[in-house]
Amino acid sequence: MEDLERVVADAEAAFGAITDPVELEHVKARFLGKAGVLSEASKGLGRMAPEQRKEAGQRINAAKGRVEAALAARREALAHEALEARLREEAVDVTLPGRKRGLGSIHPVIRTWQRVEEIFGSIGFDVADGPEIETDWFNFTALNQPENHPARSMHDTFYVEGGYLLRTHTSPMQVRYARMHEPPLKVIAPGRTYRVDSDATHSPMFHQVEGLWIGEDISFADLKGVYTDFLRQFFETDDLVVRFRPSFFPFTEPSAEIDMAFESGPLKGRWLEISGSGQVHPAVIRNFGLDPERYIGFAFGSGLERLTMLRYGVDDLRLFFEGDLRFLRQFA
Ligand code: 2NM
Repeated sequence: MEDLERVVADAEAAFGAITDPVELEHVKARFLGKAGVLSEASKGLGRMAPEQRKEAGQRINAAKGRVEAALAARREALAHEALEARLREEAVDVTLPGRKRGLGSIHPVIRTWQRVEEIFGSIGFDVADGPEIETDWFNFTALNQPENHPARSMHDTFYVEGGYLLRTHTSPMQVRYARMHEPPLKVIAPGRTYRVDSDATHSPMFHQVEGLWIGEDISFADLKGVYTDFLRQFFETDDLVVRFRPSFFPFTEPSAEIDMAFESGPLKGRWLEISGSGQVHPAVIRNFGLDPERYIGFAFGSGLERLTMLRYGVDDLRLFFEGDLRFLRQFA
């Protein structure tokens, strides 16, 4: 009957080696099933002498009991392990920080836009905002751009349905503003502008700020004073100078490019083109609804991308439009 001891030991070893509860039930049949080892042993009882049969039966039953106990213990152990594994897997670390919504930041060009508004506001300029989809009259005709001017071609201007176009500068807003207000007019018009142009230094959408000051005795001296004051506030230094260079624009006469140079710092001594400008053309003053014999003044137009690049030392315009967070986060 040491056979029975081995059966119990085999069963304990077999159950102990199993890690899958379903497999455990299959192996159970090998020991406790109808054709299992212990049932086979019971069948032998009938052939035994009655005096031996009782003791043998008791031993078989005892062995059966131990195998059943081993099975139950293994079942419980596997169930416990499964529960532990599930608890581990589904565990929530309540000490982890919550998932926050990512904080955005102001785009560097928009930051420049805001600063330009603040600075010109402090010099007494109003801020005007208006449509980006314009009529030909406000965008070109009112600004003294002749019918055959190349800027009016489809190559340079985005035309949209209904005879409208995407404004190519913010000057049409100056015209709208002038026709709605009484002089003196002192206003800037910052905003998005559009031209058919795309390369390393041109984007089809870009930002401009145009300024306008019209009164009865506003001169180039006022323009130079206002613009120099603006640049010194914008670049946060008094160490810069400004010069005018003759130029041409249809809406101003005379016209001038405004150059600036820092007198200290890494860009010291280099003349930088920073703005177009001029005395507003009498034909434009008339389209403002004003008498050019009485009213005179200046206008200028500057690129917000250009101002931003100079202020922060950005060397490629395209960085502003790629949405690369590694670039944008440096301004956050
Ligand atoms: C520039 C250069 C020179 C300009 C002119 C006007 C208006 F409405 F008064 F005619 N606004 N802005 C102007 C003048 C714009 O940009 C390079």
